Amino acid sequence: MECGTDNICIDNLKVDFNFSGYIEAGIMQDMNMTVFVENRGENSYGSHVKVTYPFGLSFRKVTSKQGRVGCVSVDSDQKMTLGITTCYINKPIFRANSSAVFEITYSTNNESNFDRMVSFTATARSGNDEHTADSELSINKTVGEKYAIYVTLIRYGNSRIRFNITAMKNNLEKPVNQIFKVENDLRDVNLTILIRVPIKLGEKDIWANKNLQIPDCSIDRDEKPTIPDFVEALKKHQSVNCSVAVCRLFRCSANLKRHDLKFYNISANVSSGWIEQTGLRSAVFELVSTASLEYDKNKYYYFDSLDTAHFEKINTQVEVYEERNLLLEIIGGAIGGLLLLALITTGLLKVGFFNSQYTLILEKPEAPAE
Ligand SMILES: [Ca+2]
Repeated sequence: MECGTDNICIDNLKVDFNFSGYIEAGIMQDMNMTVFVENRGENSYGSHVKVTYPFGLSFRKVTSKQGRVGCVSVDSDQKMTLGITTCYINKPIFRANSSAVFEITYSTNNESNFDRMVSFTATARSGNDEHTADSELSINKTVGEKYAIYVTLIRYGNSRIRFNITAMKNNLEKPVNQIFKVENDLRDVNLTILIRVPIKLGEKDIWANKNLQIPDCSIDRDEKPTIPDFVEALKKHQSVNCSVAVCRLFRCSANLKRHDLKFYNISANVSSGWIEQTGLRSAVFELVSTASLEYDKNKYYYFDSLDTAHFEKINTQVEVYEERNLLLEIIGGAIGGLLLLALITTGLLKVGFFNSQYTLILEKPEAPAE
C-alpha cells in the first residue's frame, strides 16, 4: 500500500470552484462552474465532490480538464430545494498528491427567476476513515445573477420643414413626425424609455398643441433649460435642444417580449411663433428630441457594454427663410437683360458685323439669276 508505515490512508482533500464570468441568464443560457480538487495527503478512496445548486438551473454536462470524473445530478424541482451534482474523482483511487479539474455546465431556462444572489456549495468526501485536520472539505460561493438584455434605440424621421418668415404674422404650422423605434433582441424585459422633447423656447411654445403627448407615454415633468440666454446660444449653434429650450420629459414603460418592436411617435404641428425671438431671419434650426433607456441595473446588465445603443436623438431641421420680392427681381432682371443686349449690339456695330451680314444677304439672290 502507499499509505505509509501505519498502513492507514489519511487523505487531505481540498476543494474549490469558480465561475467563468457571471451567470448570464438568457444569453448563453449556460453557465460553467470549474471545480478543482486536490489530494494533498495519502491515497483517497471513493473520493467525490457534491455540488449543490439552486432551483432554476439544470445540469447539462461535465467536462474533465484534468483527471477522470463521472457525475450524476438531480435538479431541484421546487423553489426551496437544491439540486445536487455528485462527481466521483479518479474512481476508485484518487492518488496521493494528485489533482483533478472539471467543468460542470448548468443551463438556465428563460422562466427561471432567481433571487439576485445565487448560492453554490461544493463538498469533498471520501471513503477513507481518516482525513488530515487541514483538509478543506467544503466551500460556499455566492454569485450575482443578472439578466442580459440587448435593446436598441433607432430613430426615424430626420426631416426638414420650411417656414417663410415674411408670412409669419399668421403663425404658421408645419407637421412634424419624429419616431423612436425600440428593438428588444435577447429576452423579455421591463424597461422605461425616457423621451425629451423641446416644447418651449423663451416664452413661446414650439408646438401648436400646448398639451403635447406621446402615445403609450406619460408626462413626467417639464425641465428648465440649462442655458438661459438662448438667443446667444442659437447664434452659435442653431440647435433647439434641452439646453436652451424647456423640454418635456416623457416616461414610457414598456414590457417587451423577446424580438418585440415598439414605436414612439412624436407627431404634431410645429408652430413658427418661437422663431422670431431668435432674431435670425435666415437659418436652419435643428429641433432635437432625445430618447434613452432606463432599466433596473440590479436585475439586468447590458449585453454590449457600449453605451451608444442606450441613447438616440432625432433632429428635425426647421428652415427659416425670407421671401424675396419677386416683382422687383423680374424688373431688375429685365433691365439688366436690356442693358446687356444694348452693349452687345453696340459692340457688334463697331466691328461691322451687321454690315457684312447685310452684304451677304444682298449678294445671295443674284447667284441663281446667272
Ligand atoms: Ca498513512
